This record gives sequence, C-alpha cells and structure tokens, in this order.
Amino acid sequence: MSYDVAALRKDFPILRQKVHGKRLVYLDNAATSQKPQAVIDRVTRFYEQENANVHRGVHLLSETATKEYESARARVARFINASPQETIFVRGTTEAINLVANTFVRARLRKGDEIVVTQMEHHSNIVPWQLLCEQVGAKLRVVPVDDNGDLDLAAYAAALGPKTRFVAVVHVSNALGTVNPVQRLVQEAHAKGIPILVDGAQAVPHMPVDVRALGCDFYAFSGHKMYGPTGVGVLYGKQEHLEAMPPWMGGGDMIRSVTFEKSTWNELPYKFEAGTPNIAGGIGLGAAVDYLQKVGLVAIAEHEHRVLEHATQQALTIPGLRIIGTAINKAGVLSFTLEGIHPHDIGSLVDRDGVAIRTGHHCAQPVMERFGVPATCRASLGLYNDTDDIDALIASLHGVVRMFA
Ligand code: C6P
Repeated sequence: MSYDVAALRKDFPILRQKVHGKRLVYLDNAATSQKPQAVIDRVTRFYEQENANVHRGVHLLSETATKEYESARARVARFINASPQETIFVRGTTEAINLVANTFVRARLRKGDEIVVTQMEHHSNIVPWQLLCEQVGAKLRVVPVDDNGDLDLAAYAAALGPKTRFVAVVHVSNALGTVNPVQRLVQEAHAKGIPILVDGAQAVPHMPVDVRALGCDFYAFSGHKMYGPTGVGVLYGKQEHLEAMPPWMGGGDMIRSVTFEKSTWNELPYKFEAGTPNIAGGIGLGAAVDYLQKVGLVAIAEHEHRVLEHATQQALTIPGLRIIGTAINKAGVLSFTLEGIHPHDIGSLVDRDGVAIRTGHHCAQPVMERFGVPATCRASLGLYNDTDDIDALIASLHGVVRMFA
C-alpha cells in the first residue's frame, strides 16, 4: 500500500487548526512531535477508567494499571529489539544519559581518563559528561565533523586510546540531520574494549532501530519526539551492565528491602525506577509505538527522505540561503541561514504564515560554532509532513527575502 500522508494527517487533531488564520504547517518535529488521536485517547482512557498506582495495590484498578504499564514496556522493548528488563522508563533522553553518567561511567572513571564525544552532540550528551569529568578529573575528547556535517571517522578511530573509558555519540544530529554510522562506531569502540552509549532521540521516530543489531551498550530516547507523551522516555542498557550498575535515585519501587542498616535492590528494570513513575506516559508511549508500527518505520523513513529531498532542492532557489548540514546520509532536518537576516526574525515572520520552525542554537552550541553561526533556522520533519508543507515554508521564505531586500 502506498504511503497516504493525507490520511495520516487526519490522525493528528492539532493539525486541523489554523495559526494566524493560516493552515498550521508544523515543521518543528525535532523539538517535539504532535500526538495522534490514538495516543490522546489511550492516555484519556487511562485517567478515565484505569488510574491507580502501579506495582503496589492488590485492588483491581492497581492490577489493571500495572498490567497496562508493563504491557506498554514490553511493546516498547520489542520495538527496539530489547527485553523488558533492559528497557528502563525514564523522563527522557536527558535523564537516560545522566543515569548512565552517574552509575556505569562514574564507577569506572578515574583522574586522567577520557570520555569521547563528537562535535555534533546535543547539550544533553555533553554536559552530563562534562560534569562528571570535572568531578573526577577526567577529560572530554571531541571528535570533529567536516564541512558537510559528517563525522571525521579517522579522527574517531584515533581518539579511542588507552585512556578512553567511554564513548557517547548521537545517532542522528538534531542540528544537522547527519545520520552517524553507529554500527561501525560501536564496533570500533568495542574492538578496543570501550563501552558506548548512543543518543537516539532523533533516530527512533524516523527509522527502524534495533539495539541488538547496533550492538551498543546503552541507547537513549524520548517519548515526546516519537508521537508519545512528554515526560517519558527510555534507557536501554545491556542486561549484564544494568545488573552490575549501582542504582542512581533511591526511593519507592527500586528496593527489595529496607532497614536502617542496609537496603537491597529490586530486580531489573525497577532498580532504576525510583518513585511513582509516569504511568499514563508509559501507557501512552506504548500506544505511540503501536501507531508507529502500524504506519511502518521503513515507510516513514522513505517518505521523510522524499520530502527532505524536495525541501533541499526548493531551499536552494532562495537567494542567500545556506544549508548547514549536507551529509550524504541525512534524516529529515533542514538547517539553514539567510544572508543578512537573523534566524529569529525569519522564525517570527514565517510563523505569521502559519509555519512553525525552530530558530536558535538547538541546544547544540558547539556545532553552531563549528559552522561559524550563532544560530540557524531549522525545519524538521514528521511522518505527517508533505511537500505542500515545504512549499508553504519556501513561499514564506521568499516573502522574507523580498521584505529585507
Ligand atoms: N532536542 C530539539 O529541538 P529531551 O529534552 O531529554 O527529550 O531530549 C534531549 C535531546 C537529546 N539528544 C538529542 C539529539 C536531541 O535532539 C534532544 C532534544 C530538541 O532539537 C529540544 S532541545
């Protein structure tokens, strides 16, 4: 069956609204995606009919909530080819990375050691490592990107040395759209005995992800960028690592027994889930995964690729437009500047035409510096965007250029 974007758009009630009297053209999916009716309904049904705390009660509602929450976890686990024990519900990518920094990596990092990251990381995959390095006296080593926004693979191989204790790389760059050759990066790190975390925030909504095929030790992503609720995300970790890691946050649910002398920890994945979790969020994420699987990740990837190609061709018709990030293997991100016009002005002007894009440094200041710009405009695609959305953006940008001419 061919990809029916018009039908898919109808699944997203927010897209029916007008913005400043114009059809909403939502091109800020890398920041957060919109939610299909199926996810909205699932969260509503939980609160209307199933709401109770999980893993605690013997009453029917609590049993139902627990069953639904754990069923969601199992479906999310299958979605990335992991086991439920290896699928830890967290608040999002940021929390997942901080968890790994403060448990697995903290335990093995000593003064003078190194953590390798890349120049295209989101702040969430820089700052937790920086904080840890400062506390321990370790160093961050940064692998550069070239003028297209591709990772310098020779520099990556060279950065993995005897002092490297950990690698943290982004799967898909939120600022450039570059898709990194993660499987290769994992193999090269493992060949030197170095564990590796992959930040998959911008990959999971756009392409099939199989954590076992990738071979990575940890994989982090956020529910809200993959058509699920905010406040829920996933840390995948290899079971052997998670078993060996100390807990991070202490509280209810993560313990087996507590005395003032000593506490013992719950089994996986609960050891890392202290306190009442985001139950509605987890159940909503399960519905988002069901939705994504129904549409099909391969079909979504192909569709978004076609729309990105159209966007790239059309963007080049605009005088003074420079695309930031021209890697050969790109996901649906078009970052650009317009000569002599500040990105914030562009963002505000296209908004008047109903077009939502993000402007700024996209929480990736080092990569902005690499390209010599303080900020860019960024159009980022979702499964419901079509070439009409792109044409609306392009027409609006032509208007901006005319206004400033
Ligand atoms: N990027 C963007 O507009 P959280 O906030 O924890 O859900 O995700 C953080 C994060 C981590 N890694 C990457 C590659 C990301 O893109 C993001 C979030 C958004 O690009 C908001 S800054």
